[in-house]
Amino acid sequence: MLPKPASPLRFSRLLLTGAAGYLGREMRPRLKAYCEVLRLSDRNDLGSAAEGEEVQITSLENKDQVTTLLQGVNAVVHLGGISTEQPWDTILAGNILGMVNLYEAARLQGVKRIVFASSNHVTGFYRQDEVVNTRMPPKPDGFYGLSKAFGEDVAQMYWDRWSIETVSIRIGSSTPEPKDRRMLATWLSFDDLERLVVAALTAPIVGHSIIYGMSDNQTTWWDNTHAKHIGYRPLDSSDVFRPTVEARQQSIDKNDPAAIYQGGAFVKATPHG
Ligand code: NAI
Ligand code: 15L
Repeated sequence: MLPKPASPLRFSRLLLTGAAGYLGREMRPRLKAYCEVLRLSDRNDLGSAAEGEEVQITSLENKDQVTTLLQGVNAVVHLGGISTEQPWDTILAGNILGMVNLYEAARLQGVKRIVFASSNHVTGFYRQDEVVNTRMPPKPDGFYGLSKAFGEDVAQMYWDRWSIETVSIRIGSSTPEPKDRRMLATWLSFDDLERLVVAALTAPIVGHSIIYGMSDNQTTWWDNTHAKHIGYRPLDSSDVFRPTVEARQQSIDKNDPAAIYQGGAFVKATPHG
């Protein structure tokens, strides 16, 4: 967790969706430092609201619930939705209907800035020997990546038509430390995630911008040149974990699609199970 900001950004009410999830639980106490009221939502239990928190259980596919959820909100950090490869119907509800419901609600309630947790799986079928920038065409590695590509298009359309600004963060792998060789390239520390989300919330003008969410890793497959205006500067790096990771995973199978493509195991995950 970063030190409490000297002059905290005072959103009167910030909404965090997906607050019961893995990253949501990590971001809940962190984002509290930047707003007067943090509204938390998820379809799962969120516990009781602490001081300065509001809790609203919401299913993203329920349009009326989502419209109510965005009432009185200044900005949104949208982590909610399906986060792995799943059967299409599940993805359809959380990531397709949910995304349109969120933006329609933002339009109706006058919310003007959203930070969208997109994913590196939008471009998961680029190879690990390629460097991808944010203007190259998507190459989703499954239904999940496809739904995040759709989400980015929703964000673009609501910027073009309704002037709702979004930063779509194509998060790599946000975990306490990199678990394998792939994550030496994709790793995003929790502190860097906080830095990136805060930069995305506060950059003066973003329109719809896309940025890869990664720490300052020596090995990288992603080029954020076109996102410098967001002002994100990572301060962590997977490099300190490299010796441990390489000792743990001494070799890779170069014929394994998971080692060839950036999406790793997602490129061969079966969505029908
Ligand atoms: P997670 O699966 O732990 O959390 C997602 C949350 O969304 C869950 O609490 C779940 O209950 C909620 N949710 C799912 N469908 C819903 C629905 N229909 N209505 C209401 N709530 C619903 O995922 P995690 O790891 O916390 O990721 C957060 C976001 O960041 C996700 O959107 C994910 O796609 C994205 N992301 C995460 C990465 C990571 O390294 N953890 C990497 C790339 C993207
Ligand atoms: C994601 O999009 C997933 O939500 C997360 O669970 C990780 O697997 C991550 O990508 C990754 O690519 O490592």
